[in-house]
Amino acid sequence: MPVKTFTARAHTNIALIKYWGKKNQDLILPMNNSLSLTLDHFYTDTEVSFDQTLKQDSFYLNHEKQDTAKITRFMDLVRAKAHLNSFARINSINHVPTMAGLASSASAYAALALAASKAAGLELSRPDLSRLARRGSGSASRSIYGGFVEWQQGHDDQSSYAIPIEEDLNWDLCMIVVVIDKAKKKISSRVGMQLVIETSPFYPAWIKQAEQDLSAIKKAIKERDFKKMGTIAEENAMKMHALNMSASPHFSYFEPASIEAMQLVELLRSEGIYCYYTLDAGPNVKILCSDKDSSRILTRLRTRFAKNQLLLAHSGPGVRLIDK
Ligand code: 2P0
Repeated sequence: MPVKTFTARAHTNIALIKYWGKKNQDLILPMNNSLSLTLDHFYTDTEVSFDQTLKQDSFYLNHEKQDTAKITRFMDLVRAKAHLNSFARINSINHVPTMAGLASSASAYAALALAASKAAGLELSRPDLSRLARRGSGSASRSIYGGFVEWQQGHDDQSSYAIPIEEDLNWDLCMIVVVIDKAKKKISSRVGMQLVIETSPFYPAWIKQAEQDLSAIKKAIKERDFKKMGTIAEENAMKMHALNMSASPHFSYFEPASIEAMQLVELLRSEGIYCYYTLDAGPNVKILCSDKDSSRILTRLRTRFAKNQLLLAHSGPGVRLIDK
């Protein structure tokens, strides 16, 4: 059989309503629905070809050979679907500024789901790609689509997948990423979210609140109410981080500079420049703002952060095949 190579590009996404906890760790079914914005500037290109001569999968990331244990478990799902027993050559390049620390499993598994399924001869629908990407990393289910995306938690493999809320935004939104630290996280999201479920007394309240935040933000998006959308996103992120601080042992992803960036955003708001922050499982601060305000906000951020710590992104597209 001739070896066919497919290359896919997927962009990372930032959740405005966070996914933080699984009800099924094997299938990666989340405890609550989440909602994200796919970004244009940060993406992964992944090339896959199955080759009968290989004795195991081979995986290179940014031209460096990687351990294949986790990737092989994912590729086994693709092989099972396609009734294929050969191994694959996988080459991935992360197009993220090297110091951003944003290299994300979301873009990685979304790109791999499309490239690997095509190389295996499968023609998966976007819901099927979302289900497959989810098995690699929960947030990857959302990177199948561009713009605003909701991951519907579901209750089994079939019912847990993302849907587009608005793919082509006709809205002058942008996101400024303040890069605080690119060091490897102290606690992985996988471990952090599980610890919170097992030990935070506030977890049941989070589930209830996340549901309310989700319906409120969808309404704000529909009505193009930027202040409401930003406020809900910022508060939802802080509730997620409060769970971490209420776990046992408690932990936090904040660094002193993260708090400085958050305070600067609050100061800007008090001056009438509307912008809102969100943080994920790391210290980087992502600031949601309107395009027309971005240069003023960047000027103020430059009083405290170096130019190369500040990255500007807009809404980006969903996963697709590209020509190499
Ligand atoms: C999110 N994060 O909704 C949340 C908010 C980080 C903070 O999804 O265990 O890498 O592979 O499903 O997808 C990061 O978690 O975790 C994440 P797994 P994933 O974006």
